[in-house]
Amino acid sequence: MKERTLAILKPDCIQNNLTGEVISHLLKAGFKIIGMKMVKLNQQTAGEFYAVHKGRPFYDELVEFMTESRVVALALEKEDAVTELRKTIGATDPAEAEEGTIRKLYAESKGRNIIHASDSVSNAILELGFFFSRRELIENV
Ligand code: FUP
Repeated sequence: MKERTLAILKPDCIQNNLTGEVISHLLKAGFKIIGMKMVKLNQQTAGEFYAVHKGRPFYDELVEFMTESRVVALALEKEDAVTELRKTIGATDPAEAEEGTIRKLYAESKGRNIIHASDSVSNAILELGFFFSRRELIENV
């Protein structure tokens, strides 16, 4: 079934001028971009987005990193988009990611790993709503 999911090109992706390459990788993997937005997260918005990780040892560093510079939020559509995007980006730690995945190709560490992808269909719905209004996505269909 056609599904939607959210990707975020993280600050390291933008800082290292990899935005074009990563978007191209996603398009070649068959994802259709139905929403795209460049935003600067702050302590509050990044903290809210990663609220599930609050209390984890890496939380403060994660919020700090995500507020370093702008990010690009992408609403993506494909058959089984959630699972497919997780496969396309690879494991959280690039050292453990499969060959050919975005994180294996471009990421430098577990903390600075280029791209975020929703990890379930229900989180995809919540995370898409965090960055995009319904009208922004529906009118793009
Ligand atoms: P992922 O879904 O692959 O992005 O990974 P998680 O949801 O487990 O973690 C979210 C982000 O927290 C990761 F992208 C990077 C950061 N993180 C760390 O810095 N250290 C860890 O041990 C785990 C996650």
